[in-house]
Amino acid sequence: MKRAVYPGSFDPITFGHIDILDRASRIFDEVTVLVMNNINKRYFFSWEERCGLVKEAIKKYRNVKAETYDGLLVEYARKNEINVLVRGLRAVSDFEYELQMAHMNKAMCPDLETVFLMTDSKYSFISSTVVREVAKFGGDVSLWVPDYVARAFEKKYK
Ligand code: COD
Repeated sequence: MKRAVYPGSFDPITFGHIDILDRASRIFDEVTVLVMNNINKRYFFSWEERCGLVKEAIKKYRNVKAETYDGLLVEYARKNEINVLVRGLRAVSDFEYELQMAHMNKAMCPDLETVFLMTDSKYSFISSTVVREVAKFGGDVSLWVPDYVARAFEKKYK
């Protein structure tokens, strides 16, 4: 069975993230969306909220599950015997950071392969950061995130 992990912050999950997980679910037998903490980011949604929204997003997939992990990604992969890591690439600007992470992870865990899926062009401009900014000023975010995410923003800003 070919298993993959798709890690990220998902603050919050967007249609861009969902596109990557949708395509990964058709390539691998099982995909785990791993909600993690990037120490360089301050989060708007709590860890529980981010994971709750990811769980909503994966409901329709029979081979996708969601988990949280606070620690090194390579540790999680090793413990769970997963040797493929999926990441999305939106533009050249993502590449440097992603390449660095892929090499670091590979150095720590040589069995772990990073696979990049190119974002569909219609999602390539979406980022959780700009979605949060639009939501903060009361803009409509429903073009970029599912309705349960839009409602989560409304609840936060009430
Ligand atoms: N379309 C397609 N893909 C997208 C889009 C979009 N519009 N937006 C984002 N993505 C992709 C990103 O390229 C990425 O592949 C994935 O979705 C998740 O993105 P984010 O921003 O939610 O997640 P990140 O980049 O903050 O996640 C970083 C990790 C949490 C994975 C990283 O910090 C980590 O591994 N932390 C654990 C500690 C660790 O092991 N550190 C060592 C790293 S070398």
